[in-house]
Amino acid sequence: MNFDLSDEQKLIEQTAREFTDGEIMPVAGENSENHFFDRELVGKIAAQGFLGAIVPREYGGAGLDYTTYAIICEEIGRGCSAMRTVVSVQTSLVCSTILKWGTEEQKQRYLPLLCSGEWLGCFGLTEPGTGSAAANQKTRAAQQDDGTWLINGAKMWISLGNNASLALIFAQTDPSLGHRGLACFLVETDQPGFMPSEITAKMGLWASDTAEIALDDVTASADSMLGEVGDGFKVAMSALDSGRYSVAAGCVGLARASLEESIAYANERTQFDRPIAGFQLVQAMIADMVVKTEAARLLVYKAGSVKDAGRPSTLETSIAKYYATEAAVWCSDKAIQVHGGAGYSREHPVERYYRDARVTTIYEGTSQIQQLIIGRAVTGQDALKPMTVENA
Ligand code: COS
Repeated sequence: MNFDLSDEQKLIEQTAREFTDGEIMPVAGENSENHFFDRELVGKIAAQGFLGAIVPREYGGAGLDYTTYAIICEEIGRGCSAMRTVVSVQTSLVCSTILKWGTEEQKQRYLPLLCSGEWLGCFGLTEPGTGSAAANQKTRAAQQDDGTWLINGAKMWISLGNNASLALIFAQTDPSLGHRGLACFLVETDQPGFMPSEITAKMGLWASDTAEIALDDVTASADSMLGEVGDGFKVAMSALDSGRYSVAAGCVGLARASLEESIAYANERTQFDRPIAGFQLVQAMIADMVVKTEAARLLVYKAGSVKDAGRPSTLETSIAKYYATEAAVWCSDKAIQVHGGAGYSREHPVERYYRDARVTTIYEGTSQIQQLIIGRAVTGQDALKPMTVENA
């Protein structure tokens, strides 16, 4: 077992680190304060190849492996969770899904536009009444005589929804079939029935574009489906296998940012005639941040190595997502504690880290959903299905 990064990975890490220090860190706080979705910064991220890291070069991507993708997510997540959310949605939920399920025509049409950042994509699974029970889609798709589909319904909490040119929309084609009636459509958003509106009343991720989308007779062509009718749920779950991984990797960055700010502040701030970094109880918080950050990174790399080997990675991804997101919440909370009153003020970035971390244990599957996936995998018992033990 080798824990060292390859020379190429070290180089990409250094590039992503310098990019984050130079381009993201200086504007992250201001963009957050202004609730500003920085489309220009997204363009710069794309120009680095960071929006199509895992997409093969023939489709405009960088052709990197999943471990290297995690390194990029960690660095961007260290600078700004809103921008890391862009990377996660665009690269994992949208590009990796088109890559896995798309026809050759769909890949050639959309992937270059997405990797270059010319187009943004969004992932329309969650609905006002449908969160964890993702199969229970209320959005309906009906095929017309000419083969086109008409989609009606509503989507909620959709990152990039106001800026996306392409939307993956999940819809039910036949409610009697349950999850086997679901389909995923590639919807081009420049049509009147696609009506996004911004959700502003959020605890964190103020610099992120979050939308509620009304779908009123939205049309999708006959060849716009990812997979077949009935594949929709699997398309969604496989997308989340990649998305949750990138969230986990971004949270390693968020935990690390919390740690680095805490070390710097604890060495600078004096109380009782010495830097507070010299106090054992402060060191205990910092030591626990180190351990959680390092453990989260190792779990992400483990999941990445399973993905790079081409094996099913749902369990490893859920373990990494569960641990890393909870670690980011914990570390950003303790970073505020280390900063004391200063951490409670907007003058220091740890306040933003704390607010931005909070959604990560919720979006792309709550911590409780990750626990159910892990528990089901190791016990063989599905908490969401009738019991299989005869004497239960
Ligand atoms: N990849 C591909 N297919 C998968 C899969 C995966 N990771 N996980 C499950 N499937 C398939 C199963 O093989 C099964 O296929 P069949 O129909 O052929 O039997 C089908 O999908 C149904 O799977 P399962 O029985 O596990 O579905 P459940 O209804 O029990 O749901 C959970 C499982 C709870 C894990 C799922 O609904 C989930 O992840 N919910 C959270 C949704 C979420 O993350 N929302 C956030 C939206 S994005 S911000």
